[in-house]
Amino acid sequence: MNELPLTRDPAALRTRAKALRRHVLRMAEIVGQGYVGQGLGIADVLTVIYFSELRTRPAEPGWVDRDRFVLSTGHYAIGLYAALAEAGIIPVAELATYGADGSRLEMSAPETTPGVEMTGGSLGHGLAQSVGMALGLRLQGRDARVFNLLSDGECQEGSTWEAALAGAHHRLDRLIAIIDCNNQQADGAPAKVMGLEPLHEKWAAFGWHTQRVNGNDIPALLAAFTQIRATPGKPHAIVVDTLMGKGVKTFEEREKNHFIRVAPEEWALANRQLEESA
Ligand SMILES: Cc1ncc(C[n+]2csc(CCOP(=O)(O)OP(=O)(O)O)c2C)c(N)n1
Repeated sequence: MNELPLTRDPAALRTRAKALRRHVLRMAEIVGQGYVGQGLGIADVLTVIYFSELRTRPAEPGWVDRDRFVLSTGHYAIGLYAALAEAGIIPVAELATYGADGSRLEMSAPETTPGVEMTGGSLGHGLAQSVGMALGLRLQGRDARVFNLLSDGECQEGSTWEAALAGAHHRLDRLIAIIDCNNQQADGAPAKVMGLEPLHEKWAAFGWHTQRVNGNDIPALLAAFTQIRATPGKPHAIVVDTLMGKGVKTFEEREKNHFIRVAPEEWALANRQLEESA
């Protein structure tokens, strides 16, 4: 069965990221609300992971040698579903059911959905599960990699740091944590809730090969993954600074973006702004 073709062409990846953002807006428009800011903000990261790095077989989502993408932050599901649809792992038409009763596309991603490795929702568990997966794959002699997307808010949870210790202790160099610093959580900015900075220095101090890049800059993300391939012996952390709502100016400019409710008449403007964005 065929693997999803990968590319390192920034122009092709930018086009793909725009397609992901279109899916995010359409899903949210149907329900009138959702984690739109996260879906738009993380689209470039998901694009580079899915279309430049991750070895998958769209027709065989459970392929045993696949690279694993583990979404700790279950509520970012809107972004993941957009990527899964673009990758051909779930049908594009199914995106219209996002958040509806009985849909496989719950607002927080469940592991029963094709392409979803872990049920999200309870934050702070993804890295520990990813460490377990990476250890298990190594014990089985497989060269698959594990990519874990976690949030800045999850770095306020002790379980994340226990898992970070374990990843470094076991030298899991096929484990990659991508930490989305969008500078918001449910109650405001992390700096006000419980400060995290300098976050990249903390990951480095825990024994991880650490980089910090603009998570909305596709060439910078490609370069970070290139550096990972050249750095064996340690697990890898990429702290990505992203802009919530990226691509839709009115969302980018909102002060609170954790969960967006959008009036019906606002969608036309949002769609237009996305089409006009770079
Ligand atoms: C263990 C746990 N505590 C609290 C929540 C409630 N909760 C859902 S999303 C969220 C915000 C967390 O911030 P972050 O993960 O940085 O998400 P972002 O604002 O970037 O979407 C919280 C506290 C949860 N889902 N799980």
